[in-house]
Amino acid sequence: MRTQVAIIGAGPAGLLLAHLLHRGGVDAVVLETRSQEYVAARIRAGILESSSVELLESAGLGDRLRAEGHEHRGIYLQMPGERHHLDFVDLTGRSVWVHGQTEVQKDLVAAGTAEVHYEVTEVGLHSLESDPYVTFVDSTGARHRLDADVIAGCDGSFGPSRAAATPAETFERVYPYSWLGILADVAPSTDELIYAWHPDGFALHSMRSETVSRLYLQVPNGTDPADWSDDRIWAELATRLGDGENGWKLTPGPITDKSVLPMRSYVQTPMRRGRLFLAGDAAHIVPPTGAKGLNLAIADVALLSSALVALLREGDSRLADRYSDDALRRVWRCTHFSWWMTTMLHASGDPFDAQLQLSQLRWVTTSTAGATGLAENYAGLPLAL
Ligand code: FAS
Ligand code: PHB
Repeated sequence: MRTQVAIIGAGPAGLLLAHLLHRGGVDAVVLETRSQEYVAARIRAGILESSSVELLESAGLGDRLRAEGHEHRGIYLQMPGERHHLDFVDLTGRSVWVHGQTEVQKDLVAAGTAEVHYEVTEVGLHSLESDPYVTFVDSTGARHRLDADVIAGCDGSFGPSRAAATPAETFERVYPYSWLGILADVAPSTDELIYAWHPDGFALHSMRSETVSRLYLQVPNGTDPADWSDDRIWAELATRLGDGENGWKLTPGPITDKSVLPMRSYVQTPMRRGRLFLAGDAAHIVPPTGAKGLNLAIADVALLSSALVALLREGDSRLADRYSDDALRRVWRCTHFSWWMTTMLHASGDPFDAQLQLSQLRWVTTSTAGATGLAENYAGLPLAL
């Protein structure tokens, strides 16, 4: 087998890269270890930044987003007894959209622009400095060699590309808490997301539609979701989100999914080795408090697709040679913002920390300068910094 770009991974980074390369006249083949059904059903991110929405629309992927997604002007930041709205549109002229990662995946699959081999195993990357190729076993057990001009590692934090792109410098921060996330068949109790600081721990009220809510609780690392009954989850959410305060009520409902997500920051530099380029979670992980994971994957792929079209259609390697440095400016900006949101909002049990966090939250919710800083990072970053 031969193609121009061999893409490892059919998550949003891999499928969007294949789609953009197709529109740029570059052939690609995608190799995915899971089934199409498994990938489609994975519950992940929920928020698209303006620049992500603009990129998806420019690539012909915006119709369902505009029709079924929900535009939000901002978010609420909450401390016990007080809830403040930050209006991103007033502050920066930019909004965000609720259109879950599962929906973005559906749009990418429906576009039909990617040749994807699902349920492959034993993926190996070879000869990365020149004439690269990938070996793999397909779902029937047949062995293959896929020769390519370039390999794109879009295989997330557990795929082979991250290790293949070494030697590299890696940066990691593991946080002393995780998120217990639930999906519930109940209308959201809020019009926009609520990020709540509480002495018992952080809580987030998000959503997927008018009838499906997505909520999270800070829990200790190693928490087993089975230890949290539905009643216990709703009671803890009610406490932390201020149920009954200022006339606001949290409406519980049937929980349809429960999972625990550990929190960590990870960056691997450079995001390239020879003819292997990394994009998305293969190169970096951010804690979800800043709603950046999916948006960073989209930003990487926007840069990488332009670089590979120039390289493979015009023989111009300038963008490809700058890709890692260009991508990492936004990666570090989003890594800092995600760390800042995480350390501002999560209870550490240390009284000094709590006073610092509350002071920072009061500044962000009362100072235009403070609010604008958060709004610009949450909603207003351009695709390329
Ligand atoms: P992905 O991990 O989505 O895709 C990588 C693909 O590569 C997967 O389909 C995998 O099966 C495949 N793969 C792995 N090894 C392979 C191999 N050897 N061969 C072939 N294929 C291989 N972000 C938010 O903003 N908000 C959230 O609430 C949020 N929740 C998350 C919950 C979880 C459990 C996780 C893991 C992440 C969450 N994220 C969240 C971050 C998430 O949205 C990622 O940023 C996003 O999926 C990145 O997309 P990709 O880079 O495509 O990686
Ligand atoms: C989500 O809806 O899953 C979500 C929203 C915002 C975040 C994290 C997760 O910061």
